[in-house]
Amino acid sequence: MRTHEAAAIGPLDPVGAVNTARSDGVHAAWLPPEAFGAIGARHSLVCGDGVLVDTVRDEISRACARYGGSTDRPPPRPASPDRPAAGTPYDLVLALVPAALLPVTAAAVQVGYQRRHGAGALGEEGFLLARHAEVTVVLAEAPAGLLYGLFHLVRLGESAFGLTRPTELHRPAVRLRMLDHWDNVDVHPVTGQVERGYAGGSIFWRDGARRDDLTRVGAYGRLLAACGVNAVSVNNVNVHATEARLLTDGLGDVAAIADVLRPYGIRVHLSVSFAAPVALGGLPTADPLVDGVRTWWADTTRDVYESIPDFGGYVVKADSEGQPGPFAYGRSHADGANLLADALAPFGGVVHWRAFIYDHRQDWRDRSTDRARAAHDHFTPLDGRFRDNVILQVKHGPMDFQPREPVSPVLAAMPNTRLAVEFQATQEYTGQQRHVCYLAPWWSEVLGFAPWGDGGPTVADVAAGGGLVGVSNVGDDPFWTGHPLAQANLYAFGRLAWDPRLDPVAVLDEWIDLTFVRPAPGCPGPVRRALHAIMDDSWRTYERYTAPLGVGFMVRPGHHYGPDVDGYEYTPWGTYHFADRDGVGVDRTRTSGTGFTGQFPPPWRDVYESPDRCPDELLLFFHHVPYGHLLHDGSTVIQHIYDTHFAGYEQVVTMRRRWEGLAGRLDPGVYDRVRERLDEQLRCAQEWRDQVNAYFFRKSGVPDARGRPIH
Ligand code: GCV
Repeated sequence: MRTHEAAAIGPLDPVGAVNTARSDGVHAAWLPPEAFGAIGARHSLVCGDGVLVDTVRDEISRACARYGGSTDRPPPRPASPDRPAAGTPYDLVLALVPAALLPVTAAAVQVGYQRRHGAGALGEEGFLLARHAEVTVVLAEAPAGLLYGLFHLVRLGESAFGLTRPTELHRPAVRLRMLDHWDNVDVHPVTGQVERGYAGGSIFWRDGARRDDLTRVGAYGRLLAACGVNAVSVNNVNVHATEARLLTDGLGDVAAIADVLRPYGIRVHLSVSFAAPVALGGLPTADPLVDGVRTWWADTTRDVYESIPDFGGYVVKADSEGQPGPFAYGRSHADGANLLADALAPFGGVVHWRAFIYDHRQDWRDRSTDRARAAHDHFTPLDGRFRDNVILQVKHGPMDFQPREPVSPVLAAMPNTRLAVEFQATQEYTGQQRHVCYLAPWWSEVLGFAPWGDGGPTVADVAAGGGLVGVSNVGDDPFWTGHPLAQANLYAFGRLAWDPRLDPVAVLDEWIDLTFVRPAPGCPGPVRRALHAIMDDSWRTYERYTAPLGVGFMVRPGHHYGPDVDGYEYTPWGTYHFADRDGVGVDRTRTSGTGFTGQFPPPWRDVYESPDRCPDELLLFFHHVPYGHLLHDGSTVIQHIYDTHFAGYEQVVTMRRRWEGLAGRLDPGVYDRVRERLDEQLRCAQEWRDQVNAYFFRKSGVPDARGRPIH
């Protein structure tokens, strides 16, 4: 549904505090021209060749045209890169240097490259940044490194040109940093143009065809490169009939998108149907062990690479929520994934095979079946049986992107399989881009979680060799993400994928600096102050007024927006809270429940097993407890429910008031859109508060200790 017209962005604010509107009516997000002011005012030299280096040059040239600087190519006879031609001082040099020459070049320009790094330390995407003799230098061994180096300079702004700065070596911690679009080519009768999309239509597809004008896709690629994303999958993992054909007759459309994203270092991936040999190839079977099927995938994949030489690979949702898969042929998911992996291997492609498998036709009366267990039960016996180019894509929690879940135990149980962690930037269960919900603190908690206990490897370490995948929150909305503040989630996804140790508050600061005005040094600025106050803790605020203590799924069935405490209670989806007059929560212990706690390694298997040691925020995920159960802060479960719901609502009231304090300081289009969404957030938070409180009061009969109104 496209509800927002491009005209939604108003003229620039006369105060000049924010300048982010583009002439085509699309919000510039974190790359307004002003973000390039520091670079554009300098004299720079860009050394190197290739598509990505051309992108760097174009970016700098455009900035210079606006801010009065200049940019050169290398002189015919290269000299030292800090003063490449006598009498031509440069403020900035970006140079692509062959790996073998990097130590020498670095020494020549005195950027403090450490010998222990050796040649090749920067890899395909890293860069070295230093400032010496009043020249800022970025060196990279490969073109993508130069591109990421440029965007790092954009982030630094004037501070990239300060006095001296120590040499910094930057390279991504995670190799594959990918966004999955759940975009349909056809408008699906139930899920629409974008499944779980809250930002208008698709930027790739419209009403059954590829969009003719891909300008927006190019702008998207640029935004993604600027935060570190290097792969995009362009269609929904639920692959319907038209979308399945992207693999064959629709390949030209995928190639056109790949052409537009290539200059930003982004490879295109495609979601495919496991049944494609039958549906598209006319074969009688898609059995992964049948020769004809293997040949079909090999031939089809060869054709893909003829059209798109740098194609990234396939994404597959198999045997899940109605999608076809190897179970139909009595084969394992290793057989299924390896079939596609073998077809892709000669070309360097990968298969992202999703681990999101569970029984969505469960009998709610059966308390022994536990959806949380499903991925671990299915996949851990297959550890070590996947090809090297299979990446098992695991949702970060065992259920489905609820506002609070434990980390999926699959991430600690498959040491011989490449694993990617999947996050959901699109806010299916976190307010659908009508609510402010900055998700980076949540993702950061997950990435920093140590499944084997403190001091051991973290989830980020596990994902380093596989990847991080985010379900995109972008659409054709003029603000990209519907809610302008939801742009921060997309930005933060890329940044955390590049460096999972980044502080989410600092990432938000970067985003504010780029997207809104960069205040004078030392002055926090009212816009920045207000945005932090509104956003830093917004995920926890959302958690407070929605489902309590990790219980999840108290949403309206189907569209998943707004409260419906029993909406999923008596359904086949495996999503229950088991509230009765005495207590609430799911018993997932080994002692008396589903045994899910046993899927974790120590210490967590024991921490989660014990209602006393289990972290409060996950108590009801793991335990069915009486309403009078005492939490660690001394409050009872029922009182906690009341308190957090009242508090969460009040925090939204405060958020809205803070935003109103920014009236006149922001682009009116941005201001009005956020304000309108905050009105809805407030209405919805009140509904959550009242329904959840009323529900538990009526079930338990326990009054609020503070006597507040409960209906
Ligand atoms: C794309 C949840 C969502 C579905 C989504 C599915 C998945 O069930 O509600 O819309 O399908 O997850 O991740 O495959």
